[in-house]
Amino acid sequence: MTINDIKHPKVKAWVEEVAKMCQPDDVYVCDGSQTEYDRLMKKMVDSGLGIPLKKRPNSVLFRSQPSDVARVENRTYIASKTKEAAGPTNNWIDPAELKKTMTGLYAGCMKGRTMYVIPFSMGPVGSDIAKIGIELTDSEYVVCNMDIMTRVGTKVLDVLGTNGEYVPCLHSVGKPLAKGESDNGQWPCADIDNKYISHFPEERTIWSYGSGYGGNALLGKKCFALRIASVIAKEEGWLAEHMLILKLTSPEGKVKYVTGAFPSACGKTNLAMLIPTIPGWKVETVGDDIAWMKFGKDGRLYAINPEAGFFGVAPGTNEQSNKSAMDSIRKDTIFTNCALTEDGDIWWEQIGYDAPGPLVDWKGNKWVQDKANKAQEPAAHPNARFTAIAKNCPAIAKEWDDPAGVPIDAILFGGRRPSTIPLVHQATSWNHGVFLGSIVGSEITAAALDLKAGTIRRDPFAMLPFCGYNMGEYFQHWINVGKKSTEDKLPKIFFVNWFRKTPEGKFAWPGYGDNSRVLAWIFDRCEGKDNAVKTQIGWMPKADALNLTGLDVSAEIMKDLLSVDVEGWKKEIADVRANHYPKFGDKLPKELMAEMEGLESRLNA
Ligand code: SAT
Ligand code: MN
Repeated sequence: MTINDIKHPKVKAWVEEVAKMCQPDDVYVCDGSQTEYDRLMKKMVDSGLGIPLKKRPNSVLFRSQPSDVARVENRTYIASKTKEAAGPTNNWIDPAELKKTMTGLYAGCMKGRTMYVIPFSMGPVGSDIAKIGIELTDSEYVVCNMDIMTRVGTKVLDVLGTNGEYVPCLHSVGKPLAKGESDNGQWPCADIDNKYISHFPEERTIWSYGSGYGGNALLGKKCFALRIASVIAKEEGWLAEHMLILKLTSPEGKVKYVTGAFPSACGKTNLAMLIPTIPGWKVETVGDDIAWMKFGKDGRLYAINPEAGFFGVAPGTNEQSNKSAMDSIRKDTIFTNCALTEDGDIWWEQIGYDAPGPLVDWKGNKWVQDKANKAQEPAAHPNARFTAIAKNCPAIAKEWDDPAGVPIDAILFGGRRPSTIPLVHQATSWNHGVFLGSIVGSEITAAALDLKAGTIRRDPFAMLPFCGYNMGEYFQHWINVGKKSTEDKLPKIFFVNWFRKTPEGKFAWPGYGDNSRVLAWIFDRCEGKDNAVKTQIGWMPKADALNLTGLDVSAEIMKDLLSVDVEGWKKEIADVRANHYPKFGDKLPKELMAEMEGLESRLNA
């Protein structure tokens, strides 16, 4: 399709304006068809950027530049009119200044390339909860990934009509080509000092420059569905959250829907696709990363998964940790920064079997596994990814793309906490649950981001890098959402921790499929079963209320996992009081201070 197929005058004018600035060789409007996907994929394969995988039908491997392998949080900006509106947790630049800088970078940046216009819907096309975006990009890799991760094409333009609302998303890899020049099979991107992932919340606009990777470039995901959507959600009274959505079915065939927020590296995708170890229970996937929740007429919160695919971390994914993910990536998958086998398959660390021979690593070099060498560089980048079609997941719930969404019974918060936080406890009220969300933290596993390994990085609601406005106001928004309904209709809120360690430093809880034991207890809480005792920190499982049949964990460790660590919690509160809450100044809701003080006095009693 061409620019003349756009019937929305504002969109057309914007596309023309951007084309004038970025000066692509041509402009192409995506229709979202399979033919289009195949053609662009072939173009990338022919140019040497993509490597087709003999072992996986319709699947291609890409290798990025070593400087372009993940989201760049220190180059991500919330450019609201005031610094205060961005809050203490976001990078801020004055929007006029940032636009000036970026306009300079965008000038002529698409020379030698095609500019693609991607009309996409976050959520089922035409759903009341869904929203439309239009991404302009000079990357075929982005087009193909967006094709999997969102709903793309003509049908979106039809819904948009001549004056529908949309979020303009501008993206360039920032690597113009001179006449006759080509990428030569190299991943195009700008150097690190010239990458900008920018959000203009008042205008609901996204400008991204210089990176071709994941959340920096697939603008429907974190940029739109979390940062911009969180701003819209606050204005409109709903929630845009970094949460998985799962469907839990009991042996009696009863169903509950659960969302869960966990910082990265806590196994969100694995939980969303879990295979229970307790008989008769079933988990199905509605979403693995993002949930948009709105109130229905009945006063309950309904969630949709705004995405249409999974952008999952590859290393560590295997038949044990996530069989459904392994089944989802047998075909039609884009792999990025995984290692390549001689017979045309992918391989990564902890895939569940040894490298079947010499590999080509994610940097394109020959790699031979040396198990004796503990310091061997990994063959796949630790943030290597698969982009898989949601419909190819055998665990996908039949209602995963129901435009009405699914009614949420429980919300989970969790993090990687070696001590203090028990396996599971339940908040005694919505506000108590908001308090728990606000103090979510995770242990830093590798020294990163100037933080010491072993320290706890607070990541409220797992939204630290994704909240598009002042985090203190975001907490208040959560409190306000609770006032829109009643406790009996609001989801119950739980805090879980799969990552407790024994004094010997081993994981105390097996996790993965055995997390179903905790889910079953949560299910019964939602059914109103008498299976809990009230403690200083909230509701916890009654003795024998957790199904432990067939579990290989000692009684002593179980007791540790399910008791209140009074001294640990006192330290936790001291840390929140001294180091966490003061960041939010007078934006910290008084309700959260009250929850913290209430907990403190119960622990001291
Ligand atoms: O790169 S993404 O933002 O899409 C995934 C992640 O980093 O969580
Ligand atoms: Mn995520």
